Amino acid sequence: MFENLANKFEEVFSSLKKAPSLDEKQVDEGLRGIRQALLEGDVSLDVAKQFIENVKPKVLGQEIIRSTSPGQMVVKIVYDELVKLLGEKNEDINLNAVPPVPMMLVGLQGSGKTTTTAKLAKFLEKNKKKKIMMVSLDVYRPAAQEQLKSLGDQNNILTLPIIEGQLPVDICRRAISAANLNGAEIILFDTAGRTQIDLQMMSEIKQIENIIKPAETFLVADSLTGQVAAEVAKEFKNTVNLSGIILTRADGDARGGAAVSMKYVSNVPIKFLGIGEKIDNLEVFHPDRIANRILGMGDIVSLVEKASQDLSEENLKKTEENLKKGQFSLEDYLSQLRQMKKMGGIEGVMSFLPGVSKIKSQMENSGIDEKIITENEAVILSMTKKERENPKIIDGSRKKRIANGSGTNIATINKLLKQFKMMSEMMKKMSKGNMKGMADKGIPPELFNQLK
Ligand SMILES: Nc1nc2c(ncn2[C@@H]2O[C@H](COP(=O)(O)OP(=O)(O)OP(=O)(O)O)[C@@H](O)[C@H]2O)c(=O)[nH]1
Ligand SMILES: [Mg+2]
Repeated sequence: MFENLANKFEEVFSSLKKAPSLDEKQVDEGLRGIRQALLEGDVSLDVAKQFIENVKPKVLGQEIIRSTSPGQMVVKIVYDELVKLLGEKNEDINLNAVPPVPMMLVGLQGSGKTTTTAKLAKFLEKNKKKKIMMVSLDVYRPAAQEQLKSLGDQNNILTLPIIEGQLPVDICRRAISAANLNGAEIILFDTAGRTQIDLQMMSEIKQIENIIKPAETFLVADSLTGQVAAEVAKEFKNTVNLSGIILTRADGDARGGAAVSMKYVSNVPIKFLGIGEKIDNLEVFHPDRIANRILGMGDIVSLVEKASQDLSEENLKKTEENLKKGQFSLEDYLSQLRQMKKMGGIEGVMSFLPGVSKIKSQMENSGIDEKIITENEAVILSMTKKERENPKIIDGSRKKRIANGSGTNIATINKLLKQFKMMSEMMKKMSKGNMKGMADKGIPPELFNQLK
């Protein structure tokens, strides 16, 4: 996500950081680089200009020029400004209405409304502990209502039964009484794709808005359309009371222009990011964390959050206890590997870590891939419980047995055991409060080489 932008920023910063002092010429050059990076990321010209105008006087302040690490201070100023541009802080979803709380998703054709409706339902169910009902108001595209129903069926989310030929406004009324009957606390209305120039369709959403009085009206916009997405938001806002943006396909967006321009151009906050096609590929939009990722500083907070979300409470406790006792076992290692797999494999984890782009290219050249995780999993599963708890007892003949059982060879077992040893040493260090060191310096090279 946003790799191109991140790479460009990294280039500009690395030359700024190298300079022992900065004169006005170097600052100008740096700012030109930043402006260029934004424009290449498809951020609108207005936004890029304003951004530089805001940053420049701060950077040229006397303190910076004279400070001992001027480059670092420039990075900090750019970071603060970027957070501001992205919307300062996350605006939580508004549930402040009489249940069933109505919410509506609108947007251009194919922007991801239907998929996002299901993702949002799952999110609200999981994180806000609400019972959701989904309703399709798309009576225009053939099979559109069935698409939502089947997403509901697959994911155990209630949908309003379809009545062929019913008009959107009538479906709305039926939905509200059905939700009341079923005890649904939130109704998500998925709407038909429409463009701002189609006046009839635009007047339809106005009508729907009047009937359901949504607590949230989300514009679902495709991140890949760059600054156009922000313009679309501005125009939809003329018809309905948009309360938030959900930016889809952020997973495939290397440029980041839509995310960066959105708030400034449309004055509507981004509340969520769509980061894939699966039901749980929805992420709460945190401006500070996104700024961290864009500026190549990594997003440790999201990573840790993601990890603890996926880990069961029980496992987490057990691993923590083992860590405290300095008894990190292969069993814990296995659960970590599985964890990693769930989080999108090594690459998924990497995308959150500092110095992302560097490590990523390191990884691409080194041939580390998902296969290794699966292989290690097989090896550990071929061990007895005793061996997992106390790998020291694994001698030559045991290694042979494990290799046979896992369809690998002795070298693979040796490598895994070595990795495990390093990992448990690192864990010991981390449990003694050295996490910050890791976050600053990235993965220690010894461990990285071991992973190869
Ligand atoms: N990679 C990726 N694909 C997505 C994301 N969100 C939606 N999609 C895909 O985009 C395609 C269109 O999604 P829909 O949800 O049907 O879009 P829609 O806005 O409802 O389309 P219409 O109802 O025809 O206007 C589907 O193949 C989705 O899987 C996302 O965040 N990332
Ligand atoms: Mg749809």
